[in-house]
Amino acid sequence: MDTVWAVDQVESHFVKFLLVKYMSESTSSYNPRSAEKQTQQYWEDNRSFEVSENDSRAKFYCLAMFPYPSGQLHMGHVRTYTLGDVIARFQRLQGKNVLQPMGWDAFGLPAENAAIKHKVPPAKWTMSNIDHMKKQLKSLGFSYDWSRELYTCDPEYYRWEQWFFTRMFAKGLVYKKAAFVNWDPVDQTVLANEQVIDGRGWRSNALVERKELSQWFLKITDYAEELLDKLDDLEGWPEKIKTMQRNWIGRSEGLEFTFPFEEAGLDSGISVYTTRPDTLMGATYIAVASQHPIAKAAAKNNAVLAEFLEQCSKVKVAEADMAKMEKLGMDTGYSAKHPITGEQVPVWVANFVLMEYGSGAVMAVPAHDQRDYDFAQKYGLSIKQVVTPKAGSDEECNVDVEAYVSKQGILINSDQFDGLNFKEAFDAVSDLLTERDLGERQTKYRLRDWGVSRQRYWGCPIPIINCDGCGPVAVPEADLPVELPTDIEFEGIGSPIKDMPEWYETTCPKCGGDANRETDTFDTFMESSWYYARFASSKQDQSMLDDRAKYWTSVDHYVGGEEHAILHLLYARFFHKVMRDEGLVESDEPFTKLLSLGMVLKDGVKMSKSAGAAGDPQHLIDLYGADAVRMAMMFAAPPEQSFEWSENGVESSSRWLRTRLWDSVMSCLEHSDQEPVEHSKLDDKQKELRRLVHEIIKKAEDDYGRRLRFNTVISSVMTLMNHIDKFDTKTPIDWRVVREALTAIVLVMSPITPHICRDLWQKLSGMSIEEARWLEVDEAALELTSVEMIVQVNGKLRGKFQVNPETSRDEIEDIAKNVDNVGKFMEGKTVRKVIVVPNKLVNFVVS
Ligand code: ANZ
Ligand code: ZN
Repeated sequence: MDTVWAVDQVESHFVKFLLVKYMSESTSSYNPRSAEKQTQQYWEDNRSFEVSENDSRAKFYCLAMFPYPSGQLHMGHVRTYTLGDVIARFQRLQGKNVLQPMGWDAFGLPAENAAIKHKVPPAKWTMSNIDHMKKQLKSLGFSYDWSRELYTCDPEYYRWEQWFFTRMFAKGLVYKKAAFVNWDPVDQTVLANEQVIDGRGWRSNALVERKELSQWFLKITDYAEELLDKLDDLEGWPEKIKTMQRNWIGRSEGLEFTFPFEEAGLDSGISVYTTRPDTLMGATYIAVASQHPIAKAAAKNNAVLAEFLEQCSKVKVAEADMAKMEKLGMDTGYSAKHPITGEQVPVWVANFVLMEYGSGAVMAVPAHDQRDYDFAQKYGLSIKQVVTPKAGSDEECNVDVEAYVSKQGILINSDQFDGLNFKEAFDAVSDLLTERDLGERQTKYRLRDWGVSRQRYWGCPIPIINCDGCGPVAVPEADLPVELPTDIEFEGIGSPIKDMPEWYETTCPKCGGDANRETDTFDTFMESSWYYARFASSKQDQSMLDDRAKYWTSVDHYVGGEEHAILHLLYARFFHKVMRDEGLVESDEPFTKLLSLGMVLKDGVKMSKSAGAAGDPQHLIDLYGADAVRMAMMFAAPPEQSFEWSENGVESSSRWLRTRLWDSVMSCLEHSDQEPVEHSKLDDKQKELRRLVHEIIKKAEDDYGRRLRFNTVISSVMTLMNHIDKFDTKTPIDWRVVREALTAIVLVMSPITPHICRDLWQKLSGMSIEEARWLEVDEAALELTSVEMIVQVNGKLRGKFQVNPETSRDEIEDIAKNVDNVGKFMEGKTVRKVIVVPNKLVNFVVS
C-alpha cells in the first residue's frame, strides 16, 4: 500500500512507467521456481508421503489411474493426477492415513511401434520414458508414496500375475478355445485391432483375413451375475458408468426352445433363443449364423451358398457395427416345423445372427423386430402381425411400414393366446413349450468370456507349457516368473519370441518330455486389473498380496478418464472378486468411489491424441511453476466436464498466487501479531469479514469432500481475497481478523497449490503444513447472518439448508440442488422451473 502512494507522488512519467511495470510483474518476492524445488526436495528428504499400515487413524486410499509411459505427460495427465492429489491432500488435512501411490502401465503396443521407428528395444524405450515422466510428475509436486512405485513390465510384478493365472487355471476359471484373429497374409503375422487400418495391414497393406487360433480365455461370465448385482451397491459411482456396465453385461430373460427338424442328418432340431416368446405365433422364418452347422450342411450341395458363407467369414464385425450393417442372407432350402402350429418355416442364413450368442439361431418375427422386418422386406418373406396396441392407447402401429416392437400391446392372430398381454403371453408360451419338453426359460448375459491371448511381443508371457502328451500344463510356482527376453532385435513383423527356440523349447513339468512354451502374451488389461492391490503389498516377494492389501483395499477414491468406464473397471472388478475368493482381499469391490473425468480438449480433440509436444505441460511448469499449472487446471471446469484447454489461465493463476496471496500474507506478517481473534469483541465490519471466512471454510470442506467441485473452492477463495483487499485495516484487531482470513485461505488452497501454501503456512503458524488439520468452523461466526431455507421438489419438502442472505440466486439454486436427499427426487427428471423465495424456500418443478 505504501508503494501505491509512492507511485502517485512520482513526477516523471518514465519512472512511473517503470515502477508500474515492476509492480505488476515482479513486486512479489515469491519465486516459484526455486521455492517449489526446495519444497519438493524437503518432501523427498523427509519421505513426507510414505505411509504404513500400523496407524490408528482411519485409512484412506486415493488412486488415480496409472499412466502408460508414452514419453511425456500431457494435460490430460495433469488433470487426472492433480485431481487425485487434491483429494489425497484434503483427506490428510482431515486427519486420515492417506495412501496415494504411483506406477506405470508399461506393457503395450506403442512401445513396439516406437521400437520400430527409433530402433530401440521396447524395454529400453519404456524405461527411459518412465524416467522422464517420473521427473515431470515430481516437478508437479504430487504427494505420492514413491517407495511403492511399480512398473508392470518388471518381472517381479508380472510374476504374480502369472501365478494368479495358474491359480485360476487350477480352479477351472481359465480355458483354451479357438477364436478369430486378424491375420496379415503377407507378413504372416497376427495384427492387433489398432494395426488394421481400413481392413488392411498397417505395414504390408494386405487385405486382412480372419484366422482361427487357439487362445486363452478367463471365465468372467462365471461372475456375470455378481458383477451386475453388486453395481446396485456402488453408491459412490456415477449412475452413467453403472448404466454402461449394466448394458455391457446385458442380462436378458428369455426362452430357449427347439424347432423340430429332421433334415441333413441333423436330427436334434434347431435351437433358438428369444426374449419375446409372446411373439412365437408370428415367427415366419428361422435365421441362422453363417457358421451354424445347418448352414454348413446346406452349403455342401450348394456352391452359391458355400461362396456366401466364405464371404461372411472374411468380415469381422464388432457387435456395435452389426446394427448399421447391410443385412444379407440366403435361403438354405430347409424348413423346420413350427412347434405350435405345425406349419413349415423356412430356414435362412443371415449375417446379423451371431454364432457366439444364444444358440446362433433365431426365430424371426418380422412384424415385431426391425432387423427381421428389414430382412423379410428385402427377401420377400412373409410378415405376420401378432401383437397390437391396447384399445385406447396412442402407440403407433403399422406393420406395412415398420415393425411394432413395443411390449405394451396385446396378442392377436395367436389362437389360444389371443388377448394376453406381454407378461401373460411370455409365461403361457414358455410354460407350454416347457411342458412339451421343447424348451426352457433362460437368463443370458451379453458379456463374453475375456480373451486374454495376444500374439504381440511386448507383454507378459502366458505361463503355460504345451506338451503333446499332457496338453497345456501350468508353469509351477517355483519356476515363475517366465521372463520375457528384453535383449532382442525387433522389427515389428512378428513377435521375436516366436522365433526363439532357445526361449520356447523346454521340458514338460508333468512328464519331463520335450515341450514348448506358450509364446503369446497377456492382454495388457491383465496388469491394470490388480495393480491397485499390489501397491498395498509393495515389495512383497513371497506372495502376490499380503495382509496390507486387506488393510488398504477397497480403494476409497479412484480417479480416471471416462474412456475406461467399461472394460478396465469391469476387469478389475472381476479380478477383485477372484482375489477375494482366493482369500487375498476381503472386500467385494475394488473401488468404493469413482470419479470419472471429462476430457481435456484442444480444438475439440482429446489432448492426449492431438496435441503432441504442445500438450506437454513442461514449458508451463518451467515458466510459471507447478502451483500455477495445478490451480489453472482445477479452476478450468468441474471434474466430469470436458473442456477446451487454454494456457491463459496459468499466467493469471501465477499472478494471483504471487501478487495477491503471497504479498498479502507478507504484508500481514509485518503488521499483525499471533493473538487469537475474540469474536464477541469484534465490531460489525470485523464480524462481517469473519463470517465470510468461516462460511468459506465450511463450503470448501463440502466442495472438497462431498461435491468434488474444486473450481468453486478457488472462486470462493478469490472472493474472500477481494474482501480482504477492500477491508480497511487500521487497528491491531483488524490485522488479527485479516490474519485469520489469510491463514484460512492458505490452508484451504493448500491441496491445490501445495508449494506456496507450505511456505506461507510455515510463516503464519511456525509449523509444518504436513502436520496441519482442517480448520474448525466457528459457528458463532456464522450464526449472525445466516438464514434457514427449505428445499421443495414439486412443492414437497425435501430438505433444509443454512445460507447467507446475500447469496446470489444462482448459488442458492446450486446449494439447494445438493442438499442431502434432494438429488434423488430429481434424478432422471428435467427441471422445468425453479422458484426462489429469498430467505425462505427454493422449489424445483420437475417432470
Ligand atoms: C424373437 C424376437 C421377436 C426377438 C421380437 C426380438 C424381438 P437380447 O435381449 O439382447 O438377449 N437373438 C437371439 N440370438 C441371437 C443371435 N445369436 N444373433 C443375433 N440375434 C439373436 O436379444 C435377444 C433377442 O435377439 C432374441 O429375441 C432374438 O430375437 C435375437 F419381436 O427372438 B428375438
Ligand atoms: Zn507332458
